[in-house]
Amino acid sequence: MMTRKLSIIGMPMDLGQMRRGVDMGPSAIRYAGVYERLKPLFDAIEDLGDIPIGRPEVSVDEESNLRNLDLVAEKNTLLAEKVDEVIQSGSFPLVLGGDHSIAIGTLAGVAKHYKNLGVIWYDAHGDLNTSETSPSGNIHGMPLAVSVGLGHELLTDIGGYSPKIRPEHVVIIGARSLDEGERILIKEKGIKVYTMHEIDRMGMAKVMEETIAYLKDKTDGVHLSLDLDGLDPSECPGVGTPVMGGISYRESHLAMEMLEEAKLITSAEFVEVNPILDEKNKTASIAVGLMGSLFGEKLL
Ligand code: EXY
Ligand code: MN
Ligand code: MN
Ligand code: MN
Repeated sequence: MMTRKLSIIGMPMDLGQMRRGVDMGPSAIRYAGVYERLKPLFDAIEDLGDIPIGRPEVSVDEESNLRNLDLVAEKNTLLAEKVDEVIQSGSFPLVLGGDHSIAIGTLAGVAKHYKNLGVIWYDAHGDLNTSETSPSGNIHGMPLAVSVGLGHELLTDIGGYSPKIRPEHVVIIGARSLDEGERILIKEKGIKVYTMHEIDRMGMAKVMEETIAYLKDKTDGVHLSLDLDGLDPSECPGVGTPVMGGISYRESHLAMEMLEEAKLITSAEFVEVNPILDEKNKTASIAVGLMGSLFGEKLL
């Protein structure tokens, strides 16, 4: 019988954006009891601690106007190596963020193990900006673009290969704040997007049925990149870029439960938990609850 093993990796990264606090996301998720909650769902579980980020000086790259470019590239290279090691050891990598720029490292570590990796991007945003289209220069708004091979080569070439994923193997769920450049890219590349409009009209069950059917046969693994700002900020206030009118707590549990039933997800990360902006660690607790549903917790 194949043993199901989970490896938790903390990535206390806040260099991909400007708001302090998201570097404490991994600790907040640990204090919300992630280890204890997931232990019964696996044959083996380990917490590998955090990728060392330190307190480096922040900077803006003159030429590209990207904030903390070198540091984000350097730290994501460390994350990619750790994720790669975990998968080589036969374990499921669960990465705790940290801002969404960490997906650059996670996907660099995961994608090399798959011919056609799929990605579910659960997020209010597209994270599809490049230095040319970004309104902020914040790299946490770029990881999906970087992973499909678009953006600064210091980021796209992490792990020594690019692209990590193909646009036709990506599904964005929960989008409600897309910049002009992202909208153009989505149309050009044919990226599948379920905005909040589709979720409202179709219902989450139908959206997940379609997503699972869309990815199941044409990918050999699927990475879940769950940004807690995909959920409505009235339920999930502890995020750095909240956008009203988001996915509900229960819709998110249904999404996780359906992914578990489909046995689709082969790696995951939960990002943008910012305990400074949170209320009594609520957002981290919701993240842990969603992980429970993703890994097989049943209500009955
Ligand atoms: N689209 C905006 C930007 O690129 O600056 C906001 C991005 C927010 C990104 C958060 C992680 O999802
Ligand atoms: Mn995001
Ligand atoms: Mn977001
Ligand atoms: Mn294909």
